[in-house]
Amino acid sequence: MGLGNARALVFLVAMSMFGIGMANKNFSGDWNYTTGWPYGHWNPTQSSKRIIVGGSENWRFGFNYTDWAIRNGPFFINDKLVFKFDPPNDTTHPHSVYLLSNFWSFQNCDFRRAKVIAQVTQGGGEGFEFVLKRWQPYYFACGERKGLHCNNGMMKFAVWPLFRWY
Ligand SMILES: *[C@@H]1O[C@H](CO)[C@@H](O)[C@H](O)[C@H]1NC(C)=O
Ligand SMILES: *[C@@H]1O[C@H](CO)[C@@H](O)[C@H](O)[C@H]1NC(C)=O
Ligand SMILES: *[C@@H]1O[C@H](CO)[C@@H](O)[C@H](O)[C@H]1NC(C)=O
Ligand SMILES: *[C@@H]1O[C@H](CO)[C@@H](O)[C@H](O)[C@H]1NC(C)=O
Ligand SMILES: [Cu+2]
Repeated sequence: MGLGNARALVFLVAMSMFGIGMANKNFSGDWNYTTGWPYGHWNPTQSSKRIIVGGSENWRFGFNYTDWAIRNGPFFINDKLVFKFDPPNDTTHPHSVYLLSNFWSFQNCDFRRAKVIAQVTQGGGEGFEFVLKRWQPYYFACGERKGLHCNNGMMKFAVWPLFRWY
């Protein structure tokens, strides 16, 4: 395996980890073996998108959001992620949305330094909107039941939004 291919592989692994999947996406290009990066162009829609996290599944226990992020990526800067979850009552369980501070806490569902971005009541109606403003990794997770929703419930995913290329 040449250096170019090795780099390509590392790049793809990193992409899939952050849900920047290229499956079914309109990427026409190839690797530039000088730089070790892909060249070519995306076919971007001009405006940012409003994306419902989980699609019709919304934000719930037991749905694989890592898988969802890989299939629905890539995400771009200024895209809006929408978390929809019913406010808790006798029959529906509470959910919330936290941002974990780094990859380690994401792997371990460690909420000690996490920041709550949506309380249990904020996912109703049109849902809670979060804009991916910056070029950085975002680690989302549900913080309910001391990490149980994050761990067993798979309610977590990572996103690293891309710049739009024209
Ligand atoms: C992909 O991009 C090419 C060139 O920009 C365009 O002709 C084609 O219709 C696009 N396909 C899809 C599925 O968007
Ligand atoms: C690959 O990248 C180098 C350095 O940026 C550039 O000079 C070259 O034109 C690129 N090759 C292709 C095929 O895009
Ligand atoms: C969730 O999906 C990811 C990516 O497809 C996969 O690697 C992982 O094993 C899945 N998790 C579970 C618990 O099935
Ligand atoms: C609890 O909330 C769900 C979803 O909003 C609703 O369908 C259900 O009727 C509610 N149950 C009670 C007892 O209020
Ligand atoms: Cu939850």
